[in-house]
Amino acid sequence: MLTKEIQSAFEAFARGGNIASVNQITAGLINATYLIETDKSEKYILQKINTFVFKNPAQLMENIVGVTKHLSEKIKSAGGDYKRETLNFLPCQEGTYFYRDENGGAWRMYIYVDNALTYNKPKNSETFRSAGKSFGRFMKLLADYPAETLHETIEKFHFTPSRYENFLKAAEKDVKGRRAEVQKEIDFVTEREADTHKLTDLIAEGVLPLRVTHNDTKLNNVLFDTASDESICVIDLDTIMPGLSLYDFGDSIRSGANTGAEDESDLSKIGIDLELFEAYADGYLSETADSLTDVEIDNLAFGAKLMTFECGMRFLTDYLDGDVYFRTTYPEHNIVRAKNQFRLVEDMEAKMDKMNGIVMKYKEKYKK
Ligand code: GN1
Ligand code: MG
Repeated sequence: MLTKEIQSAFEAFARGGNIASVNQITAGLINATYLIETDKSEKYILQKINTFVFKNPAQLMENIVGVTKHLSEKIKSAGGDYKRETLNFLPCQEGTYFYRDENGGAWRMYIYVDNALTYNKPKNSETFRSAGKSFGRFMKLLADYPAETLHETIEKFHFTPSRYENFLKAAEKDVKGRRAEVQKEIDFVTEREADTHKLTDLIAEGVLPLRVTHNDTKLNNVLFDTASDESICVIDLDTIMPGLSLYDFGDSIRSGANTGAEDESDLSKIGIDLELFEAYADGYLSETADSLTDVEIDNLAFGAKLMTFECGMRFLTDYLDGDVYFRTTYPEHNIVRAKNQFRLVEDMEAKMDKMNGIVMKYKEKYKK
């Protein structure tokens, strides 16, 4: 499926070599991602940036290039392999890190990390513990990154009260006439309005610190080494912005500790897997317990519930808006995802004491 636009975007970044094969990778819900192999057996990831979601590709790439250079330096000085442990983006012929095609599309390219794979579901507890370590380490490596230089690539990305406002507006407008059919889900959200501002209130009160965070810590946004099965590299760097540790912890749990897939429609298969939750909490806190405050650690389990709730609310909003944001493959896809996330929220609510107990166990183990 080599198209003219892929060919011209590739040529803007190419360092010799011609395209021998193109394969689309469809795991992400936002950008269009292609694995390119050249006739010289070099492999690249070429991505068409979704400019409906990321309005300013220049600022987006400035963030990403700044962060990956910072990570590379840290990895090198720790004796690591920066070609496997972080992404390496290529400048295009115009000297910037993205290319504008003749139709206004924005593209970027980075060197493919070979002998690595992603998981949509953890293979086992070890997989997930390892992901927890990687995301914890990622935040630590960026602790001294100048946060004030980062652009806000998506305005108020995890500012849940704004997400709630957007949801109310979408229900009010009801552009596709879908509101009546999702009244139960709408009620589910409005009943939990108080949750939406719990963490942002703590930020405003100066109780929770902003850090440089990833903000999209889905399990499939980390690469695992094929041979060792250890997580090696955090990817999908579009939403690195000042945020809460709780967002990063929470979104990993939302995506990786669900007993079913994010778009599983059989809700009897959906719930929080406490064994996986424990493995991730162990991995994450083994790296971060000393740098996190007590209030952060004490809210980790709530963070998992909030990120799941927020994501469900975003899927529901997109369904009401007519599926303009997330990639969908059938008309009900977003509402199936929303119901799935809300079922997971309910199960977390029922198991919140257990989740908090698990966090405390690893707080005691790792916090000096
Ligand atoms: C999107 O791009 P991807 O698939 O890693 C989304 C996340 C959602 C996730 C839900 C920029 O992540 O916020 O949690 O889908 N990314 C953006 O699967 O909106
Ligand atoms: Mg992704």
